Amino acid sequence: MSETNPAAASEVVAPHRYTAAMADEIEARWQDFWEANATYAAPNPTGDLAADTALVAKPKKFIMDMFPYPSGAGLHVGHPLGYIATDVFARYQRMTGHNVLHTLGFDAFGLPAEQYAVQTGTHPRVSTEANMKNMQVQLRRLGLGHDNRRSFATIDPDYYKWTQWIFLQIFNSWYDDEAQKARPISELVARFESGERAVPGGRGWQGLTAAERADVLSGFRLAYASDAPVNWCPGLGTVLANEEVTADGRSERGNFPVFKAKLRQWNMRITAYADRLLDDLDALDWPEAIKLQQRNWIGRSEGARVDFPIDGENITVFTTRQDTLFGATYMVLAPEHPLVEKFTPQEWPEGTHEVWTGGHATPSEAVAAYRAQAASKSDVERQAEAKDKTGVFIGAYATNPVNGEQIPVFIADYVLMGYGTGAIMAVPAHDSRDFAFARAFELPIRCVVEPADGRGTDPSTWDDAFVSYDAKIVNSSGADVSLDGLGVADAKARITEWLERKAIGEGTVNFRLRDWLFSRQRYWGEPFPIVYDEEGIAHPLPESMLPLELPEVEDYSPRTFDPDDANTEPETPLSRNEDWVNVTLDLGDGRGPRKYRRETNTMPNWAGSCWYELRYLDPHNSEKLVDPENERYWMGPRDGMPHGGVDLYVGGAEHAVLHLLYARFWSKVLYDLGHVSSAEPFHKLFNQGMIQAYVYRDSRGIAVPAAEVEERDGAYYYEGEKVTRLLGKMGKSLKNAVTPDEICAEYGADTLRLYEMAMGPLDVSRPWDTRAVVGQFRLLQRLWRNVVDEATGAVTVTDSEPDEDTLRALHKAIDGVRQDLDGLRFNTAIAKVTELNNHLTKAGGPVARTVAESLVLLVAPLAPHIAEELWRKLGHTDSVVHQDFPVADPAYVVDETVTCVVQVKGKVKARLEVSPSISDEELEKVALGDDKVVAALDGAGIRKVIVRAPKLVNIVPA
Ligand code: ANZ
Repeated sequence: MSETNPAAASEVVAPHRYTAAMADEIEARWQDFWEANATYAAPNPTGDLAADTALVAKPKKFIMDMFPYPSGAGLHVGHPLGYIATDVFARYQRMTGHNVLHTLGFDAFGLPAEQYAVQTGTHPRVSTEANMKNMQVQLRRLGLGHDNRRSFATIDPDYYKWTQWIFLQIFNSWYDDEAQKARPISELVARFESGERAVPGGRGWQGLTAAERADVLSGFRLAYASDAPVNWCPGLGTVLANEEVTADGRSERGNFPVFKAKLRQWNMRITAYADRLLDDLDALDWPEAIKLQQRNWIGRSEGARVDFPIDGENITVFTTRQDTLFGATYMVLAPEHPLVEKFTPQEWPEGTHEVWTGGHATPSEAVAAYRAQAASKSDVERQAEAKDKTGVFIGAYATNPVNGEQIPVFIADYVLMGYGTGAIMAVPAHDSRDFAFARAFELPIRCVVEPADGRGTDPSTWDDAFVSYDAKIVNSSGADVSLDGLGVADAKARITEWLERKAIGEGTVNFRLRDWLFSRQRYWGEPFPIVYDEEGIAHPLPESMLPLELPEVEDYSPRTFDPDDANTEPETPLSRNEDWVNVTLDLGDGRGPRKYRRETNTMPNWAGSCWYELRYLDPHNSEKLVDPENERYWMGPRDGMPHGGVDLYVGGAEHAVLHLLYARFWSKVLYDLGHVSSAEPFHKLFNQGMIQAYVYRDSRGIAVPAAEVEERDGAYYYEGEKVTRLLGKMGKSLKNAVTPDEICAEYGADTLRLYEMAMGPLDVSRPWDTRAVVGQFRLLQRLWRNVVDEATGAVTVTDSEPDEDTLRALHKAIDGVRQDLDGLRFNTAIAKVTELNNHLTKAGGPVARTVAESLVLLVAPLAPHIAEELWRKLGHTDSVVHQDFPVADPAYVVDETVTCVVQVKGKVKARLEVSPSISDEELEKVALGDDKVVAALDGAGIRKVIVRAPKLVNIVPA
C-alpha cells in the first residue's frame, strides 16, 4: 500500500508538502483549538447556554443525526457517512448566517449494549461508558463541529429523569376524541364525578371502589397496563413490540423464535393518534418512501362492522367489502377469540361434513387441538399467503343478516385476533384466502361481483377469487335490500346505510396500527416511575422522586430460556433486588407512608430516543424538560414548517416505522399537554445510503480478510487461492471492516471526509474502495500547493487582480457549490471545487489572494482542518468557521459572450455581445432594438430578417 500512497512516501519529500504526518499535526492542533475556543457553541435565547452574541439573533438551523449505540465494536467507515454529511451541511449553514445547533449524544440503553455486557461479563454501565469513550475519540478525530456541551447519553440519570417524567405525563393523560387531543386524566375524573360523562359499565363513579376506578381509568390512560397477547421471546428472555419481530416471526435482534403469550404489560395508546400521525405526514419534508411506510404501518381502512346473530348474541365482523355481504357463505373467528368457547357445542351437529371436524370426536376437542397448533405460529406466519389454509368448524352456525342464511362458523389462523374485531365474514368468491379455504373445506362459493374478465359467474370453474373494486354487484337481492346492478362504491354506501338503519352494523374506520407494547424484562433500561399498592393499584411516583435510578442487582442478565419453549414466562432482573422492590413511601397523595412494590419491568430501548432532540436544546435544565423559550426558538413552527421540528435529520431508512413513529407520537402528546410548541419532531428527514464493502469468499464460502486479497487480471486471490467477490455489508464478521482510524492515520480526516462525501449521492449506497481514497488526498495536496510553497512553506499568493478566466472559474464554482450544498449534493460540490482547483494548477504561477481565500472558504465545510490552516497562513487570525461563505458575482456566472454581427443591406452596422445560447427570436429583438441598427434603417420598414444565432443577423429593409 505504501508504494501507491504519496502520503506515506518514504522518498525525500519537500519539507512543506501536505503529507499524512502534516495532516495529522494540523488536524490535532485545530481540534484542540476548536475545543478550547468553544467554536461550535450555539447560544440559546435563555438559560445556562444563553449568550449575548449576535448569533442568537440570526435565523436558526437545528441539524441532527440519528444518535449511535455505543457498541463494543466501535465505528467502521460506514458509520460516519451521515455524521460527516450533517457536519458539512452544518458548517455551510454557519457560514451563511445561521445559528446552528449541531451535536451528538448516545442511545445507550437497550439490548445491544446489554448483550455485549452480558457476553463480556461486565456491568452494562461500565462497558457502555467505555464504548462511548472509545467512540468519542473516534468521532473527535473526524473533526465534527459538535456543540459538546449539549451531548448526553440516555443512561444519564439527569436525562432519564425526564424520560420518566414524560412517561408520567402520558400515564396521567387520556385522549379526548371530541377535542382530538390529550388532556390530563384529572379532567376525565372530574367529568365522571360530576356525571357530565357516563362511566363505562353504567355505574356511578362514587359507587366504585378504588380498584374499580383504577380499572376504568386504565381504559383511558395513554399509558396503561393490560393483560394482552404479547410477543414472548424465550431466547431473549423478553417480550417484544410488533415492530421488533421480523417478517418470519423471529426476534429482530438475535433471530430467536417469538410466541404469542398473555402477560400483563405496559402499553402506549398510540392508536389514539392514528389519524393525526397520518394527516400530519403531509406537511413533512420526508422521503416519499418513508411516508408510505408509515402510512402502510398505520394502515387506515374504511369499512363496516356487521353483526351476525348467533344463539341470541352477535359475532361482529370487520369488513372492507360490505358490498359483498350476500356472498358471505361462512364465518371465521381468530382461534383466540373469546367467544369461541361460548358458541362451541358439546357435539357435532347432525350431518357435519367430515373435513370440517379435523377428525376430532367433539367440537371442543377440535378447538383445543387447533388452538394449540395456532399458538406456536407468529402473526406473520399465520398471514402468509400459503394456499393450504388450515382451520376447524366449531360446530355452530350464525345468521347472515342480509338473507337470513345459516352459515357455519370456523376458527382459522389466517384471521388474527389483533386486527378489526378478530372475526370475519368469508366471501370466498372475492377474497383469495377465503377462496383457498372454501376449496379446502368444500364450502359454497357464491359470485356477487360480476367478473369483468370473461370467466363467467360460476365459481366452480374458477382457479382463484375475482377481486375488483370497480365492477357490478350481482346475486345480491334480499327481502329488504338489493344491491344488484350497483357499482362497488354505491353498493357499499347503500348497504352501510341499510345496516345502520337496522342497527345491525355501521360504517367504521379501522387501523392496522396497534398500541405500542412498552415494557421489557431487561435490566438495562429506564425503570418505570410506578409503584403498586397492596391492592395492586398502580400509582405514579411524584415528580420529586425522579429520577428513579436503576438499582444494583447481583445478576443483571435476563433469564433466558430454551428458544423453542413457548411454555415459559419472563423473569425481570429488577425483581431480584427485594430491597429496591419493596418500599415504604409517602406519595404525597394524602394517604401518608404506605407499603408499595415497584414495577420491575423496564422501558424499551426506544424510549430514550423518543424525545432526545428536545434535550439537546436545554441539556442541563433541572427544572423543566426544556425551557419553552428555547424550545420555540429551535423547534417552533415557522414558514414552510407548520408543525415545527428539526431542520434536518439524517439517518438510516431502517427507522421508518419504529423510532420515527414513536418519536412523532411523544411529540404530539407533549404538544397537546402544552409542554412544547412543535407537534412534530423532525421537519426534514434524509436517509443516507449505506457504505457497502466487497466480501471475498473462498471455495468453501468462508469470508477471507478483504485487505489481504490481491487482484490479478480481473480475478481475486487470497494466499494464492482464487476467491469470489460480492458486494455486501461492512463488518467484522465479513472480515471487510475498515475503520476511520486507519484511514485517518494514512491520509488524515479531511481526506476521509472528502472521500466519503465524493463517493456518490448521499442517499445512494456505495462500495467502499480503500484504493480510491488517495484521489481526495491528492486534491488536498494540489490545494495546498496552490497556496503554499512546498520547499519554503511560504504563502505564494499575490495581491494582483485575477484574470477573467479565473474569475469565471471561481464564480461558477461558488454558484455551483452553493446550490449543491443547499441540496445536500456533496459529491457534485466536491467536483466543482476540484475543477476550480485544477484550473488554478493549470494556470500556473501564483494564485491571486482573493481567489485563494474564496477557494479556502469553499473547502471549509468539507475539509475544515486544512481550510483553517490555510486561512491562518493567509494572514487571518480568526477561525474560518464563522466566516461568510463566498457569494458569486452573477456577471461572471453567466456564460461567456460571443460577438454577433448585424448587417443592414449586406453592410455591417453593429456588433453585439450576446450569450452563445441566445435564441433566434431573442437575437432578432436585440438587433432590431440596437441604436446603430435603428439609425441605419432610418425609419424604413423591414422586408426580411435572416437570423443565424448567435453570430449573424441580416436585415433587408423594405
Ligand atoms: C369480507 C371481504 C370480502 C373482505 C372481500 C375482503 C374481500 P384491510 O384492507 O387490510 O383492512 N379481515 C378483517 N379482519 C381480519 C382479521 N382479524 N384477520 C384477518 N383478516 C381480517 O383488510 C380488511 C379485510 O380483511 C376485511 O374485509 C376482512 O375480509 C379481512 F371480497 O371482509 B373482508
